[in-house]
Amino acid sequence: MKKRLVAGMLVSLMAASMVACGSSSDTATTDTAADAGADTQTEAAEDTAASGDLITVGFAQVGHESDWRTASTNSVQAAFSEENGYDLQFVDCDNDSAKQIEAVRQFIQDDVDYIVIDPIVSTGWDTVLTECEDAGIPVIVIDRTIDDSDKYVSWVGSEFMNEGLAAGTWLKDYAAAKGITDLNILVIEGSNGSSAQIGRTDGFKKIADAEGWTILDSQDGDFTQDGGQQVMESYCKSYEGQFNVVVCQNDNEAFGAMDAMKAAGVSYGVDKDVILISFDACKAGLEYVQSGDINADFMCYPLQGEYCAAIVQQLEAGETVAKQTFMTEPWYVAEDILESITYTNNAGEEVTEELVVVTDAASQASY
Ligand code: GYE
Repeated sequence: MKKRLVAGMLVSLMAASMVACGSSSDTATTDTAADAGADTQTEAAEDTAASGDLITVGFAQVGHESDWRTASTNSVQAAFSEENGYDLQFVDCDNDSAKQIEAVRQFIQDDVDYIVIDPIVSTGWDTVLTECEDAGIPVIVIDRTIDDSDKYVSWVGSEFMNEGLAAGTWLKDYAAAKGITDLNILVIEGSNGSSAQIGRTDGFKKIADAEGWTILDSQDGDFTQDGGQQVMESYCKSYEGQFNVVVCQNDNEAFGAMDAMKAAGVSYGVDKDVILISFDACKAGLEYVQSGDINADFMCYPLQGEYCAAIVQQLEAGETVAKQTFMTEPWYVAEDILESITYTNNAGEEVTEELVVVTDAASQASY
C-alpha cells in the first residue's frame, strides 16, 4: 500500500479509534496478541517478499541504558527484519531528546513508510508529529507515552502508573505481614520526564501518601546501573541508618544500588536492613529476586516488536487499529508470604493480581 493511502486512512483512524482506556478488557495478553501479530506478519511478509517490495520503517529508540532497552531493541529489530519484509532504519538516540526529534525529521526526509518512536520524554512532540502527519507518514509509539499530542496512530506499552501502585500496595501488605510499622523510603527514579518515571513515581507516591510513609528522598538515577550506584552512594552518606526501603525504578539501577549498599555495609533483601523493590523483571533482576537480594520486582514487558509489526500489517491491509495496546505483566516476589495484592488501578477499577514467587529465574525470565 502506498503511503498516501495510509495518510488518508490516518485521519479517519484518529477520529474513529479513540478507544483509549486501561481497562482489563483492552489489555492484550502477551501471548495471544503476539501470536496474532506473528500470524498476520508471516502472511504479509510472504506477500511483500513475493513482490520484492520492502516496507521502510524508521525507529527512533531511546538509547541503550538498560537490559530492558536491549531486549526492546532486539525485539523491534527481529520483528522488522528484511526476512519479514522490512527495511528498518534504526537510530539509538542515546537518551538525548533533541537527537530523537532530529532522527524523526530525518525519517521524514528519507520518506519512510512508517515511523516508530519510543519517546525519551513525554512532552514536546506536537510539532514534529504534525510534520509526520503532513508528510503522510503514520507514527506508532511504543513503550513510553506522549502527553501533549494525539497525532500518532497507535501506542503499545505498559501502564506505568499501575506498576507504581502495585509496588506501593505490595509494600503495604508485605510490611503488615512482617510486622514492620515504620517505613522510611528512598527512591531512585528513572530518567526525569519519561512517562515510565512519571507513572511509577506517581503510582507509588499515591500509596505512600495514603499510608503516611516518609519518603526521605527521590532522585534521578537515569535508568542506568551507574546512575543507581551514584545516587545510592550519596543516599548512604546522607541518610545513614535512617532508611529501611529502597525503591529503584528499574533493575539496572537496583544492581548499582546493591553495589553501593554493599560498599556502605548496608544489607538488603529478605529479612535484611533494607527492603529492595525494583521494576522491569529482566533475567538478571529475577535472579536477584530468586536469591532474595531483591524483595519484589514489577514486570514491564519489553518485547513489543511483534505487536508493532502487527499494527503495521493491519495498516497495510487497511484495517482499523487499536489506539492503545497494553502489555500484561506479572509481579515477582522472593517469598511465599502474600498470594496476591488488591488495588485500585489507574482506570479506577479494583483489581486483584497474583504474586509470582521466583523459584527458577532462568525459565521464568524471557529477556
Ligand atoms: O523500565 C528501563 C528503561 O521505558 C519502560 O526504560 C522503559 C524503561 C525501563 O531504560 O529499564
